[in-house]
Amino acid sequence: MKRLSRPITLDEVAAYHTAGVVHLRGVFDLATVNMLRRSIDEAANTIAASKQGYDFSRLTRAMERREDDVLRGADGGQHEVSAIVEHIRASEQPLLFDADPSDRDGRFLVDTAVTTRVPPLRRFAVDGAAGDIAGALLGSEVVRYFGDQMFVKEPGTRERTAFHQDATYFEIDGDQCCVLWIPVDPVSKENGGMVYVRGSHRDGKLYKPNVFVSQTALPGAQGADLPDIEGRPDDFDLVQFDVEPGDVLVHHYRTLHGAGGNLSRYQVRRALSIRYCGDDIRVTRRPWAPKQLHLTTEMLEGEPLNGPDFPIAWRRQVQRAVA
Ligand SMILES: O=C(O)CCC(=O)C(=O)O
Repeated sequence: MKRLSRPITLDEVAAYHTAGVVHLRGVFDLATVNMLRRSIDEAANTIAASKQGYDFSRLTRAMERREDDVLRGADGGQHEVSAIVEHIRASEQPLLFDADPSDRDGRFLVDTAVTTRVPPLRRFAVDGAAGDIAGALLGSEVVRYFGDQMFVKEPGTRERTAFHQDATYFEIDGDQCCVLWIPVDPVSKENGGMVYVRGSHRDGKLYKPNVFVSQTALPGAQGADLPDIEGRPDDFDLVQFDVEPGDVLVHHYRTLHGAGGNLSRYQVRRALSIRYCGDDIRVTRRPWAPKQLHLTTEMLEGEPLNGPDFPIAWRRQVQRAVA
């Protein structure tokens, strides 16, 4: 399996720990990017077959038009969609849209555990170069694959990604968890560039997870209330990175982040997000967390990650002295 195109530098490791996010330029070669593109397209084209896959744009339109049959039809998978929509309505929080003057119907597609559906992605996430990045950044002896999601925003997607913190969607605790956001298209502010609150992984808070397209918290979620970053962007140390295929953005799982819609004319924005954990991570149950239907073994409170759901993706090489 292919390795990284270049090593991760000490400055990049320091940036990850200080800012809670780092932009790694040119770490994957063209063959890897092309494999990721083909695989993401396959996952997007077969999303209807996934119990954990959603077209968020279809659901926000159904919510606006009160097409309750469409919403109910999406129940029974990872989320109880119609109950979440009732909860958003009761919260009176708006859906977060960027106004698209051309009024197009771009789709915001989200699927969970696509590596379990698309074998080349599984090889990349578990045996490939992505694990080397987590190994370089986490300071752990062993790195385990924890999970993944695909995010596609087609041109004309109005849905923003609400600012959120990944930690409270995950049923884990500890410090050594990072998220690789791997774009396979050029991404800038116009087509939904990721925005991070620098240093927010160090504010000591665990925030309520939200429903992703509104600031409304997930039903039953516990934690601190998320600040209104969309409403008061100047009060936060925000950073947005323009990225190219071959680059990766890596954030700490407590770093706050969000994104705009895709208002570009032609440029799709496809990305794979892979999560890796180190030695200090332990399971903690969060009843409000999205269901992980692909898991084969129950996660037990206080246990370290192990077993086939969380395979080892990287291990520190022991340097042996030669006598
Ligand atoms: O791509 C997006 O819009 C959201 C990605 C994200 O939140 C993540 O990878 O943690």
